[in-house]
Amino acid sequence: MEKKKKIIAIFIAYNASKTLEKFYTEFPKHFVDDIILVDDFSHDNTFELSKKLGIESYQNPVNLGYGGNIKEAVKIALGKGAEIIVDIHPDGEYKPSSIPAAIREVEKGAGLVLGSRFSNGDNPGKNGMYPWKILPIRILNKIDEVVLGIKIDDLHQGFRVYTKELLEKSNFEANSNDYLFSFEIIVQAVYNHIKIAQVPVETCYSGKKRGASLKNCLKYSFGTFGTLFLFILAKSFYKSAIFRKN
Ligand SMILES: Nc1nc2c(ncn2[C@@H]2O[C@H](COP(=O)(O)OP(=O)(O)O)[C@@H](O)[C@H]2O)c(=O)[nH]1
Ligand SMILES: [Mg+2]
Repeated sequence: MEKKKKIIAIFIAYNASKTLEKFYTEFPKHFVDDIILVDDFSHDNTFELSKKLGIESYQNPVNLGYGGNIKEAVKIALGKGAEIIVDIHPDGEYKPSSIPAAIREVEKGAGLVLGSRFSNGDNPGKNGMYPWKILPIRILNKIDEVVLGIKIDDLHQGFRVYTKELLEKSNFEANSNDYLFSFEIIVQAVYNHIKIAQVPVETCYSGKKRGASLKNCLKYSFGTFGTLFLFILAKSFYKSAIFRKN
């Protein structure tokens, strides 16, 4: 009987004090073996609140950014023996109800699982996502599917399940410290022939800040073209750092 793989949920947090308590109280803790929160040097009391809630909490000495924060959280989780890492944001925009289905995909051999906001004809616009984001995301996604030779209908979303296998084969520490990390790790999975699966994910966008700002979205979008270009080079004659072995 195969030993049960250790599942750790990582909460990467930045100024999440308004959403953390409700998110953690409602979080289905029996879905995972352990939970850690890594505070990215928030301006508000996210770190203190996290400790008060009894979450195993860590804090970066400076603000590292989305990608930098994930790298820290992943390293801590791997250090605690995690073989499956559930990345779910404590801003509550992604519902944890998708975790069991995602874990099943890993048990079926996936090394990376992505949430999809568009499966079964679903549309995050009805869950409060800013309409100006939807068309660019779909266009980016089409271009990415063609260049990467994959069929995944929502590559640019925040709910992910990473596996030890993916992280050991991917030079993720060389990835960007900002949002681009979230695309680079997918391209590394494709490059390293890691099976990618997707599960429907429920979203809930509310309040003023609904995901990354316009400025960050533009910076991220252009960044993804750079990553695709490096992927094409890595497939032919030049391996940039993110495609080199660990
Ligand atoms: N904006 C931002 N988010 C960060 C940072 N470090 C960690 N995060 C966390 O990264 C996650 C995703 O960021 P968010 O801005 O919500 O982007 P989204 O993926 O478009 O929803 C959230 O849980 C943030 O708290 C940072 O420096 N800036
Ligand atoms: Mg968010």
